[in-house]
Amino acid sequence: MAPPQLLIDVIIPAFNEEEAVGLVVKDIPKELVRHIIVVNNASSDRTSEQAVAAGAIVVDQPLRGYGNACLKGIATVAAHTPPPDIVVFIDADHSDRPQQMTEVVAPIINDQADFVIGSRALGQRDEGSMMPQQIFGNWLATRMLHLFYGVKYTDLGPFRAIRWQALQDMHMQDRTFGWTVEMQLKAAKQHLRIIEVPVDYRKRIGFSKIRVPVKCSVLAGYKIITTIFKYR
Ligand SMILES: Nc1nc2c(ncn2[C@@H]2O[C@H](COP(=O)(O)OP(=O)(O)OP(=O)(O)O)[C@@H](O)[C@H]2O)c(=O)[nH]1
Ligand SMILES: [Mg+2]
Repeated sequence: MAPPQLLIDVIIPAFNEEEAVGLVVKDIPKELVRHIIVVNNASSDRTSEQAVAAGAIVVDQPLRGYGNACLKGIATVAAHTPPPDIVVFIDADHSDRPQQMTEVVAPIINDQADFVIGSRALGQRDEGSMMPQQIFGNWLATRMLHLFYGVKYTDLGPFRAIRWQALQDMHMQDRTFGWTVEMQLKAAKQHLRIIEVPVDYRKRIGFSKIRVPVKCSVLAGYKIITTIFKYR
């Protein structure tokens, strides 16, 4: 007998991604997912219209911040009956390849994992898709996660899948760029079965929100490090 199909919902935080978000939504394997939720994070462009045209459900989060957008996505998913079995997060800037969602959810579907990180360190990274400070920051953060929480990751990649119940149990809080690391350290604390799968990473479409000014990268790095200490 074939195993019952698990319900998968996708959350896409989006801030001014009008050129990219529609392509991301279109490239998601539709046979795999139930709802695709784009969280429009106070965009001043046509992000919302493009996401709707591509077939997504769009909800607004007027409070800026990556974590705020993801929290709104979780609240939206929670309002659906029945709730999903798995939630996937993917960025709206077309850096990740949505087609690889099949690989990202497979370990959960096969009951080998509760939490899957798409690792850009293990996959093919286009030149210039990540800045040296992002590569170094991820390396440092994953070393610290090993040191303080005994868990081995190679990346803090945004493309990830998690069982709905495990996500609920995390009571996620971070409102900005501490979000990804908070989820990863809480996964370790909850003794989830964690698997990394290689994912590719392309140059984003549209303008970067955190590279310029340089201050933003520094603030994001600082937030990630302080989050690691916060939950020790
Ligand atoms: N920076 C930023 N991104 C947000 C916010 N709200 C939602 N997002 C989305 O979160 C995702 C990650 O933001 P990016 O600016 O791509 O950050 P990044 O991937 O670390 O950096 P890049 O290399 O510039 O792509 C994108 O899909 C954004 O549209 C926000 O308030 N700030
Ligand atoms: Mg990006």
